Amino acid sequence: MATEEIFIPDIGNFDSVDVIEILINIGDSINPDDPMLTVESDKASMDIPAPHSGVIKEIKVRVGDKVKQGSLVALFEKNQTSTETPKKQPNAKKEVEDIASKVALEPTSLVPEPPATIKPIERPIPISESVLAASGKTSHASPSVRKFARNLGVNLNFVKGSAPKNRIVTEDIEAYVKAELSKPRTDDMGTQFAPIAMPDIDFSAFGSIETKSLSKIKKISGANLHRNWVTAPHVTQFDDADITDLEAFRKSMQKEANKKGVKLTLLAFMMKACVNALRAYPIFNSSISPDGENIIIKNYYNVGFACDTPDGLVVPVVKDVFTKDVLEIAQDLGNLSNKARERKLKMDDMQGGCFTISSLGGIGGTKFTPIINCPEVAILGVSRSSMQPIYKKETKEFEPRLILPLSLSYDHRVVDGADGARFTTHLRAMLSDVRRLLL
Ligand code: CAO
Repeated sequence: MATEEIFIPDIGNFDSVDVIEILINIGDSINPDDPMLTVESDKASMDIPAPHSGVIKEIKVRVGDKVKQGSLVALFEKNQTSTETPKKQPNAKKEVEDIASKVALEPTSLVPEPPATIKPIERPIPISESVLAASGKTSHASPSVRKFARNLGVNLNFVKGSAPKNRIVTEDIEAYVKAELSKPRTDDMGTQFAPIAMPDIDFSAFGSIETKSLSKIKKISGANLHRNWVTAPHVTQFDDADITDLEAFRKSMQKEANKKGVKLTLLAFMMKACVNALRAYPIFNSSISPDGENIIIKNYYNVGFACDTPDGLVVPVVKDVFTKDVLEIAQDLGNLSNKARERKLKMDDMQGGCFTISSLGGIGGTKFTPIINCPEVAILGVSRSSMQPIYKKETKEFEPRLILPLSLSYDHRVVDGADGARFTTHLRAMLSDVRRLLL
């Protein structure tokens, strides 16, 4: 083994430059071009690469030293077995000039990475706890990579290097930023409003308790409801529809429907009215593309309905509602509800929905705010109808009318408030005039 000396190569028109980082340790095996030091002039900074492969025996410089061409950097033991052709010593002078001409370095850009506890000021990237736990290490990266990281506000202490000796390259920073941006954006709420962990309370300390496992449906729908709730900014528009005439018509049709074995419920008429409104306001029959760049408008009309089953909530979908009459819709509703309660729904029965109706009218309540079944952009909540005294301008008298409360929740990223009010106004007009509804 021969011990050799490594010197600072030609670094151009600089009398001396400062050593700002030492990237090697005694005992390190190095390869040609592995960066050993970072030096800084008043114009730029650059890495000093290793000329050969070998093992570092002694380091002859320290951070803060001034060095120039010919200064001794280190002693190393050159690999005797190595058959490599020594790499051409890079033209350090040219590299410094290139960097200086390309990068207008501000004085602050030469400041080493902030310690892990200091957050980057520019566009901070949310940092997970697991990443924080890995902080405190020294990161190895070239000046241009450091500059790239600083421009993005990335703290290199959190980036894993993929190059030899865990050196960080541009691709690592890009991958880090991509990964961080794809995480749920709860940090964006500001630390003071970020969700905190649910306390683990021993309820038995306050009285007798019973623990039951959540049904599979509840676990799945719970995760979906939570995602939809935090993803789509919900607005709920309320309105009332006068369904006195519609209800009289429904009852008059019931006998005929019964003959066909169909229960003609209000929900079938609601579906018809909703599709009419979806056609008038196509933005409600859309989905936002996953990248948030486009709106996908659908030219088909499949309407889902929330169905209460002993195992939890499911949403079967009535297909092609536009092409069906109310009896056909009622028939589909009956079949799908039965399948849901008998746990016989297939995937296809629950796919392809454009819009959802959640009807609690058979149970009770005056109004509620349904959660959108994303990626749909709106859902209609229907509550229990009741007789109410409604003032009639024509007769200047109050008349008893059957009033149906409607609650339309929509995704405010896609639907404006004015359109929300237009949609429910259209719906109430449809429901109040059965002739228009069935045209
Ligand atoms: N106002 C007053 N009465 C109503 C009504 C309304 N808005 N809607 C239905 N009713 C009546 C019906 O006329 C029926 O009365 P009769 O038995 O005297 O004919 C009774 O309530 C029961 O109706 P139904 O439940 O059989 O039929 P439906 O079409 O109204 O509802 C379905 C079907 C599947 C939607 C319903 O059974 C259901 O599961 N609802 C719960 C949905 C739910 O859980 N939503 C919450 C989801 S969270 O957002």
